Amino acid sequence: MKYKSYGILRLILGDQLNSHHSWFKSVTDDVLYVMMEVKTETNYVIHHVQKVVGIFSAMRAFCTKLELDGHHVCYIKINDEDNHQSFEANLNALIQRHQINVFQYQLPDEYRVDQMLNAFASNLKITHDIFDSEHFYTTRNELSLFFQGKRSFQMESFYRRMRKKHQVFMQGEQPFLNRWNFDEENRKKLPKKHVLPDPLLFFNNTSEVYRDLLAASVQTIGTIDCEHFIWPITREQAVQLLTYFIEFKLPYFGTFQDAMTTESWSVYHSHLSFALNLKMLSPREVIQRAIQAFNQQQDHSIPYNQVEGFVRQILGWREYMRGMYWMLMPDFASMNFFQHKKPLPQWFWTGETKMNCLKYAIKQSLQYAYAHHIQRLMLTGNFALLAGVDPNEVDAWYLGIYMDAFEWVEITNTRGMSQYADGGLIATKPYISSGAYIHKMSCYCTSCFYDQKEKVGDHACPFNSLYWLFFHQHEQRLKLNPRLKTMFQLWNKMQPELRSSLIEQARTYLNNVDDL
Ligand code: FAD
Ligand code: DLZ
Ligand code: SF4
Repeated sequence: MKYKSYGILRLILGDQLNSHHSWFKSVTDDVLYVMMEVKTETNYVIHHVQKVVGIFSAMRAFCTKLELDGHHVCYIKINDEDNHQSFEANLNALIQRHQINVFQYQLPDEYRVDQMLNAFASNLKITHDIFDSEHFYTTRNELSLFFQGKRSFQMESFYRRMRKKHQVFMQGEQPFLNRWNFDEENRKKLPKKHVLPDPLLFFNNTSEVYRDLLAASVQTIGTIDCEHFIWPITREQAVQLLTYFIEFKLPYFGTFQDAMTTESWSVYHSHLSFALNLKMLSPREVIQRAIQAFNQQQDHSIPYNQVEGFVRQILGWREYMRGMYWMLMPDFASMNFFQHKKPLPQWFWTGETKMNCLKYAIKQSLQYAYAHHIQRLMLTGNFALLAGVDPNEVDAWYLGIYMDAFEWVEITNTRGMSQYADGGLIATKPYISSGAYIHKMSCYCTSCFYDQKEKVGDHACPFNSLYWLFFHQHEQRLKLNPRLKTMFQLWNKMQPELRSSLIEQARTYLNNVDDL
């Protein structure tokens, strides 16, 4: 068979579905785009089935759009016969087959893929070019330049710099209304009988993708309703989700950002992370739409603190995590400050635990491939840290289970913010809590087998004794942290008998962690 020759081969990765990229401004007959579903990507960790189906469906829809626009695209499906199942092998075959002269790719967001493509391209006999993905506000090394020579890398200072640089909610050098932070007004528990908005769900038929995945024997976790697939798989759907969020959820976003409930898996969260991380939406347009809604409102229904809280997540945390990733990789991926080595409890894969909060968060994650931030941080992450789980196992779980999980934003949140495995480069203190915090922010405790108020005994909430064991075990490592001073004082003032019984209770729980 005679194949058409192309001058240029351009690789589009599964999380590079940015239809506004300058690559697509004009149609060129000499350019062949390639998108591929490969086992090196599906198998580097066990993913949630919805994550793989979602990425593949979005990739296929993006390919269709490019073709309709007149671009030439070679799309390799997971079970195509001539799929060599790795980027390099497929690229080599295409370069040969189409007599390519130039190979081009956009900067990948993941260190592993960046290294691989760098090595691949450098070894080619043809020339190669690298393009920016034209998605983020910052370049890869902008954060490391900003923090150069500094010893602490706090998100807040970086966020303020972003606000000034991009003139987001600014009046010259001063923040709008003279305040940078509304954390005190935000983060409230949901009042009783509060009526939450339904999440906007899409009912995409992804049966064909799912069938291909099964045929290719890709191992996955979680469940799927492939005929009513709820996540956005096109830019149009992503924009619809954004519009829905702004109208129905943004007015309460900040206030209930940390609230947890059995009534809703999405609360006032946007679930835009999947669309954002695949680049179907740009962070700029998301922020612009939120600010526009605030500026154009007639009825004051969207208070400023809600919008600032949302902008902070995207302009602040998201860009910060990306910058920290590129500043700290590859060493970051093996940091283990507490030398934690325990395996992940078995019930992380099933949700079958008597702890109601974790049961709910894990079952929800298996059902929707989603948990909101505070569930990730203060339920599953909190427990894993208190239980001394190896950060490698924690990372693999988070990287697999969530729709939005890509290493640059997963590992920084998990190993850094949640597990404090970097010794405090990202978080200023470990995010741990006893049952009291979970009780304060949720309704999980009322129907739990365990009693949130009890510290010892068969029904004592495991978070309580594990919390104090953590202080006991890590006193040497953490006692100089000013943010933990009060807790160490409390621990050291406790009656010795109570301390011993808490330690014993926690150790019994840890020895039987799979039965909790
Ligand atoms: P919303 O609450 O609606 O927030 C709006 C947007 O802000 C999000 O879509 C996201 O783009 C951004 N954002 C909010 N918090 C963060 C944050 N801490 N870091 C970066 N961006 C943020 N986010 C991911 O995108 N991928 C991950 O793999 C991921 N892993 C996480 C693991 C742990 C242990 C923790 C604690 C957090 C993790 N996060 C991750 C951050 C955050 O939990 C998710 O971005 C958020 O839950 C996504 O849901 P949403 O779109 O409804 O967010
Ligand atoms: C996450 C993922 C998966 C599961 N599969 C693919 C794939 O088959 N093809 C592809 O191009 N991308 C996939 N991805 C996303 C990549 O892992 C992601 O593009 C890199 O990690 C760079 O961030
Ligand atoms: Fe979770 Fe403890 Fe509350 Fe049960 S009592 S839901 S284990 S915090």
